[in-house]
Amino acid sequence: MSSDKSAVTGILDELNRLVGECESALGQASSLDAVEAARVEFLGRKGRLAQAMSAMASLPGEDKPAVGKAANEAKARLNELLDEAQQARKRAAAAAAYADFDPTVPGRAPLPGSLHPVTLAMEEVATIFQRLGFEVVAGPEVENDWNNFEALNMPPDHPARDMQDTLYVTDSILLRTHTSPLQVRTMLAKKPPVAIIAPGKVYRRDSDLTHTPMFHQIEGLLVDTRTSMGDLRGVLAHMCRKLFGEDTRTRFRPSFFPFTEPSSEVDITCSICKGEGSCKGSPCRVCKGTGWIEILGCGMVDPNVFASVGYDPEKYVGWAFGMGVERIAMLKYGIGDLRMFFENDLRFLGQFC
Ligand code: 2NM
Repeated sequence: MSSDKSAVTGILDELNRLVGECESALGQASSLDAVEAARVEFLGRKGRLAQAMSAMASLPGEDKPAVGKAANEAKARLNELLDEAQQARKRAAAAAAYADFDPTVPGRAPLPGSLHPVTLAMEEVATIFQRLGFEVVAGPEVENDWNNFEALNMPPDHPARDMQDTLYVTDSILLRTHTSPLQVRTMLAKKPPVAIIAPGKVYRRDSDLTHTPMFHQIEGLLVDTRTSMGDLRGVLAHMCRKLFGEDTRTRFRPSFFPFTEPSSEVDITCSICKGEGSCKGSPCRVCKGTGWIEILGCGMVDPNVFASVGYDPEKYVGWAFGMGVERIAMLKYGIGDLRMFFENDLRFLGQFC
């Protein structure tokens, strides 16, 4: 077959037309989708360029290089046009997204956080004892039966276990019912003298208006070769004066705990009626007219506890005490309802700082 100039010119003209038409199609294309449609129309597998190139097949071999070169140039130009159009549409979309953005509008400031009233009360009590030389200890909330009960003079069938029913992980692993396991751990780890304060979360199977399944405790322990219930009284009276005011008086009433002997409960003069038992002629509602409010339990550590942790009960004496922190916080801040602590209302929580 000899060279057919008109066939060659026809293909070259079509290639030029193609580029021109693509250019005007892109001028009309207002969206990214429209640019993509043009790419399919001109560069697609069955598109305009592919068709023009299929006409090349029937040309004589001598004409193919020149036409092929022109086709490649047309393809490169089409790609260039389409890419440019795509970039321009993307830039326009980004600019439109920022058109409504006013960088001068002030931002919304994050609320400053505050400590939970229970945390505040716990820290205040801990600080009072730190100033007396007590060390703060912490430990796991998931404990073993021995640390939580057995070492504390509560063998498996002891009735006090019923009152501290809790969640068991296995037969012998449980959520601690008090922070006393921290005292046990400390006594196992070091020799007297010991003076520690143990704050933390504790768990009991209890849920009503005045009890939650999780609450906070602070317990304290002092062990030495010489100390007495008189020291215990002095230290707790000091704590109550620091916590509730210098005019606060304390009284001890006999009580029972498995891990102390003798044991005592401690009352403070009511901070609402100042121990009078009545406010403006009617009985005080906080202390129910008694003038006294119970705030903690305490006692001399039972020699059985010392024996189980390897302290010589003939050589060492000690005392311990424990209190519920929610109750302390309610009295200190005048909070009437235990449930407020757990509702996470920021208007309430932000009042104590
Ligand atoms: C209380 C009341 C009385 C107490 C005893 C001990 C230990 F480990 F030393 F035996 N820790 N805490 C104790 C004593 C706790 O809470 C009302």
